Amino acid sequence: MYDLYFSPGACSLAFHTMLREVGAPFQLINKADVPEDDYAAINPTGTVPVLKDGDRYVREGAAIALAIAEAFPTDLLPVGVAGRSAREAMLFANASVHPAYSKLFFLAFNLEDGPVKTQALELAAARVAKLWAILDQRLETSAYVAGDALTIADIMLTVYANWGQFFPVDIPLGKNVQRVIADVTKRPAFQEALAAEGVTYKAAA
Ligand SMILES: N[C@@H](CCC(=O)N[C@@H](CS)C(=O)NCC(=O)O)C(=O)O
Repeated sequence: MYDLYFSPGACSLAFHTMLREVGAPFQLINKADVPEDDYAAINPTGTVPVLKDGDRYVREGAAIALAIAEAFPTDLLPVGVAGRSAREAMLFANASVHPAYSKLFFLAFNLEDGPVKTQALELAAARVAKLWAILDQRLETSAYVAGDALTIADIMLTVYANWGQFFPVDIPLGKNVQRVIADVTKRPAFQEALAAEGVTYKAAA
């Protein structure tokens, strides 16, 4: 039995969905229900997701996806050579797209309202939009971001796309990206994960 530490609608939602997709036994622990000092002992960075796997804590989203895939083999993240594209797409999501959104959250939470904040948010949003444009172009000739099959990368990107609602800036999602989001959001595991976290999905609705 895994424990997944999550915050509603955060990047943890992708790995929550993956646990449901593969049929792994897990319980959800909302970070907000854990005293701050206790959570700091679990993850000094204070971020979610964290997966408790027996005695072991896995504290990075991509490492969590790999740990789940090792224990529950899945086309969402095939192990070995077959999974090269899926791993690259997962890391593009995790290490390029997610940090681009993280800049937006940082600016939104830490700058005072005014023209400097507006300009900073617009610059950060342009970076996010550029990454979505790259993905949209890739999806012109590919069903999913890693090729013919849906992978964890598509689920992660679908989760991030929902964060655009939190910022007063335009982050366009191309038609191909919207097609993938539609595929992911109609999956029962994604819908169940949204319901369990009490999250409403708004991107490309
Ligand atoms: N590199 C980490 C980043 C995790 C991360 O930034 N999580 C966000 C939610 S999407 C978080 O917990 N933010 C709250 C905070 O930074 O205090 C990973 O990929 O797991």
